Amino acid sequence: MKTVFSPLHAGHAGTMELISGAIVPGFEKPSRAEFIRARVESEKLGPILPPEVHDLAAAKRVHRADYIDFLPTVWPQWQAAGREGSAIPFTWPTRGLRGDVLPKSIDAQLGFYSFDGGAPFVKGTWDAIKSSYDVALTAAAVVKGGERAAFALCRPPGHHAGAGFMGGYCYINNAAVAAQWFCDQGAGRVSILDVDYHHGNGTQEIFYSRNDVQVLNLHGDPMVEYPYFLGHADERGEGPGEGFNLNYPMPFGTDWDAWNANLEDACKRLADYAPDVVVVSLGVDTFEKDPISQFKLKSADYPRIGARIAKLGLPTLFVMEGGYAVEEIGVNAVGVLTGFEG
Ligand code: OKP
Ligand code: ZN
Repeated sequence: MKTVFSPLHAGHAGTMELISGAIVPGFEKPSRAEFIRARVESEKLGPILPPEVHDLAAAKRVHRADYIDFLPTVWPQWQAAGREGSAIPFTWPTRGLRGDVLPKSIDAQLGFYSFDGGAPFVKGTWDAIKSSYDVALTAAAVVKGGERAAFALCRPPGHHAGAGFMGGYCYINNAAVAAQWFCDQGAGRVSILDVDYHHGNGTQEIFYSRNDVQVLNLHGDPMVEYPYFLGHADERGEGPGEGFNLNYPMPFGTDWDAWNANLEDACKRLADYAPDVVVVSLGVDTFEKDPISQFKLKSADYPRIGARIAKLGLPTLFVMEGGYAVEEIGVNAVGVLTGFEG
């Protein structure tokens, strides 16, 4: 399987995040992608290709144009305001406030275009976001070109980013961009299977009223886990999309047997839908040693995930999302891919 990777991810570095009342170095750090790239090489998964550079038209098919145009302005605006450190919002237009007027202040704009403070900007962040998007589209073209599968080694991840907002380490929703690109290339039906520990709220929002993109999400129950405000089992799509969004929330402590039972159900629903192509939002933060997550999957389980996805017999694009146990992230992520190849 070919991997698409860009070294430009590495400029998105030195971020800080607020977690449990403490400001700490960001968990979403460059070594994540480097451990995965190293494991792709040592396992001889296949060639590693650089991305083709794309314009932003494909991003604007799933995101608001004003949101996409805002992203490259963040760091220049931050600098023009005389700031250093990480650009992070601290106020949001929630219930009772005006969400229809975009103020001029960079602090207000960051809040307007986000749902939390978990998507910081530093100097190299925009170039990393853009490279991650290019990686996803380039890998999608590999699959469209006839290969059984491809691996988009995206960093930063994307599945929390909605049509008009960033959050949770995510800026452009790479999996959603790729799914829409397949539609625009003639696919009649696309399935997105999101196996990241966290609910892919952005992906759900983007496709919620559509029946040409099925979205299946396995994740920590939002009653107790981030992103908290979406991802319940009763969210099944709306209008023409009714029945085409499926959520599998699971409790803290979920192990392979319970998780796999839900994967099995999701794969059956996916097979019934019979898409032309599958996009996997590949997070490995379901791992027992993940520092911010609460599931109990072991390294030996990841190849089983890949094998089950392979059994679908469909063209498959793997798009990297989360996973924060950096020492094992390469073994676990590439384990899914080698398990897929059999
Ligand atoms: C991204 B992905 C708030 C931080 C809360 C965010 C977790 C994002 C996970 N300052 N934690 O789904 O792996
Ligand atoms: Zn996650």
